[in-house]
Amino acid sequence: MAATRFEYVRNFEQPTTLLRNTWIVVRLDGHGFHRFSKEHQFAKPNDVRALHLMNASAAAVMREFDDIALAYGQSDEFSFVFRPSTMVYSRREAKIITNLCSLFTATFVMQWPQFFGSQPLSYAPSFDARAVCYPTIANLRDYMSWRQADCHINNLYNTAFWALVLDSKDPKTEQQAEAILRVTDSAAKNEILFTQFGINYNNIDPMFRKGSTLFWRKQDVEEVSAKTGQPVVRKRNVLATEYVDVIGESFWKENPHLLSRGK
Ligand code: DGT
Ligand code: MG
Ligand code: MG
Ligand code: MG
Ligand code: MG
Repeated sequence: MAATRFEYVRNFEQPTTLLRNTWIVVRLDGHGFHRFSKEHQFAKPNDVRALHLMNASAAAVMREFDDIALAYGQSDEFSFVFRPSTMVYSRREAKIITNLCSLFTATFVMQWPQFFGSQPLSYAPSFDARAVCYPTIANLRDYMSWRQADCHINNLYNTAFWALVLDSKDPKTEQQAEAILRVTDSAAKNEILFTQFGINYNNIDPMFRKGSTLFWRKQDVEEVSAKTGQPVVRKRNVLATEYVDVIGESFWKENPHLLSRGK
């Protein structure tokens, strides 16, 4: 296209590029999900449909952006980790976060009926996004630990809170439940759950306790050979979703490829 006298306005753009050779973490978080979860009658404290829909939306993002090593989700948030070697969108921040965020949101809306059936989406959800660069594996692992610790603390609190409020024998008001829990540490919350409600916190769904970790893994997959029509076993890259501890060493020891700086 021929240059016009208007084109100089392009020079006002201020591109931000994310520091090279660092892990890029993009975290999305549901906007006003306090209201969104209420309006759509999410189960308390955890709605399996909503969490599976979040995981499906994250899987769509991981299939589209192949430099993502892993993703971690809990509550209304998801974090995506790009390898240090990635040159996705020349590491331009705005391109990366807006494309990720809109693909995630669009998938969330498109797949809503698969998880919520005939219950309609009553208004359009949105997510915010930010990108943070972490230079070392230690920083990245601390980031993952931070999100999982947040998941644990909130989930233990919410599980105890809703047990007290939704107690059929002796329901507490939200204010009363808050007052009771204000003076408890983790052990005391576990104790309340166990003695008053017969809930062993360690036995509740690991997706609730640990959050969801999505990552690529080479796996033996049984297929039918196109040539011979016979069943064959092939190594394929499979997108795994696991509800595991990412704070300790074992997950990272079992999956060392996730921490390699290049692909
Ligand atoms: P924000 O992120 O500043 O726009 O505001 P919110 O309201 O999204 O707050 P945030 O992200 O700190 O907390 C997430 C909210 O979403 C919190 O009120 C609990 C709610 N939520 C997330 N997942 C579930 C769920 O599975 N069940 C229920 N009942 N609520 C959920
Ligand atoms: Mg918030
Ligand atoms: Mg939120
Ligand atoms: Mg949140
Ligand atoms: Mg264009």
